[in-house]
Amino acid sequence: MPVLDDIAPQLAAQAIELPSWAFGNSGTRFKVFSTPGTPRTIQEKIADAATVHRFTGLAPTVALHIPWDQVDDYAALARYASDQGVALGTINSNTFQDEDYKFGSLTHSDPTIRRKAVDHHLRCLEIMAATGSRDLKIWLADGSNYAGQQDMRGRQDRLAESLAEIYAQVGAEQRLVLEYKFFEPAFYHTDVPDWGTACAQVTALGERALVCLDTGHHAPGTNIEFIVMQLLRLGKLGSFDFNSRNYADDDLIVGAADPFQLFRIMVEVVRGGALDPASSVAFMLDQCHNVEEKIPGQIRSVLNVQEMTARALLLDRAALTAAQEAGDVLGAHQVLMDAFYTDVRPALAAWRESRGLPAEPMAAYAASGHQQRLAAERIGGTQASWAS
Ligand code: PSV
Ligand code: MN
Ligand code: MN
Repeated sequence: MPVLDDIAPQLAAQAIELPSWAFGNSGTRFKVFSTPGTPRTIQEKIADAATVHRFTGLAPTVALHIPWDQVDDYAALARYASDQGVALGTINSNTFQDEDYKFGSLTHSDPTIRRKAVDHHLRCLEIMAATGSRDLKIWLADGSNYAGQQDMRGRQDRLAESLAEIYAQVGAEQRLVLEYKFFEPAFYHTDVPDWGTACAQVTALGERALVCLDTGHHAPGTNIEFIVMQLLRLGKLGSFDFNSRNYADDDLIVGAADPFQLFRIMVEVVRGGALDPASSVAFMLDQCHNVEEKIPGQIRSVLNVQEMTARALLLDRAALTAAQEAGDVLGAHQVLMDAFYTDVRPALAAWRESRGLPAEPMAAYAASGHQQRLAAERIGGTQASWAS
C-alpha cells in the first residue's frame, strides 16, 4: 500500500472551488436562520472564501451565481478576489427565480421567454470574459408537475436549440457544463433529470460541452460512483457539485452523511484520471449551511474531500486488480476497505504543517478569533439567494 509521501504531489495540486452562496444565510421553506458575522455583500463572501483558502490551502477559487452576485464591474470584482488571494471561478446561471420562468426557461414554448433565458446565458458569458472564468454552469429548474401538463418531447427539442445558441458563443478556452437533477422544483418531469439526458444534450453540442454531477441530485440508492466512472470513461465529466444528502437535495456538508460514498466516488475519480495534471475536471462544493457557521462549515467540507482523496489515492491498485482478476471476491473487497479505513488525519496534519498551513485547520480557525471579529464588524448579513 502506498504511503502519504507517495501521494503528496496529487494532494498538493488539489483545488476545490467554493460557492459564494455557501457564505450567505440559508434554510428551508420553514425558516432561514442567520449566523452572526454573515457577509452582507459579494465582496464579503469572497473574503470569507479566501479565509477558507488561507486555513486549508485547498480552495483557490470562488464560484458566482448570476444574478445573486450581480455587480456593476466584474473585472474590479476579479481584482478584489485576487487581492484577497483567490480567483473567481465558475459562473452559474440562474433562470429559476423570475415569474417569466414559471413554465420553463430554455425549454419554454414561448419564444420570447426562451430569448430572455438564452440572453441571460449570453450575459453570463460576457461576465466570464471579465472575470476570467472558464466554466459556464447551467442548471435548469424546467419541468412540470402533472402528466400531460407539457410536451416533454417538444421541450427537449427546444432545449437542444437554446443550448446550441449559447454554445456557439462559448469561447475557445471556455466550457459549458450542464447539471442534471432528478426532481425539484418540478415534481412530475424535469427536462434535464439524469446524466444520460445531460450527456446526450452536451454531446450534440461539441467537445467543450460537458456534464456536471451534483452528488445530491440522484434517487436514493443510486450508484453515483458508477456514473462518475461512465462519464469519465466517455470524457464527458466536466465538474462536480459536492454535497451530501440523507433524503433529497439536502446540500449538507460533503462526506457528512455518507463518507464511504465520497470515498467510492474519489476512487473512481482517481481510477478515471480526473486527478491527473492533464485533467480538466472541476471540483466544486454546492452546499448550504442552515444551522452551522459557514466558514468552518466550508473548512470542514474541503478537509473531508481532502481526507477521502488521500484514502482513495492510498488504495493498493495492484493488489486490487490481482484480487479482482483472481475472482477473489472478499480479498478485493478487503483491499478497498483497507484504504477506506486508513486514518489519514495525523499524516495529513503533519504534511499541512510542513507546507506552512495549520496542522488542524478547524481548531486553528476556532482559536483565531476571526469569527468573533466578523460578528462584531458585520451587522445584517444577507440570505444566500439575495446576495449583495
Ligand atoms: C440546484 O439544486 C443546484 O444544485 C444548482 O447547482 C444551483 O445552481 C444550486 O443548486 C444553487 O441553488
Ligand atoms: Mn448543484
Ligand atoms: Mn442542488
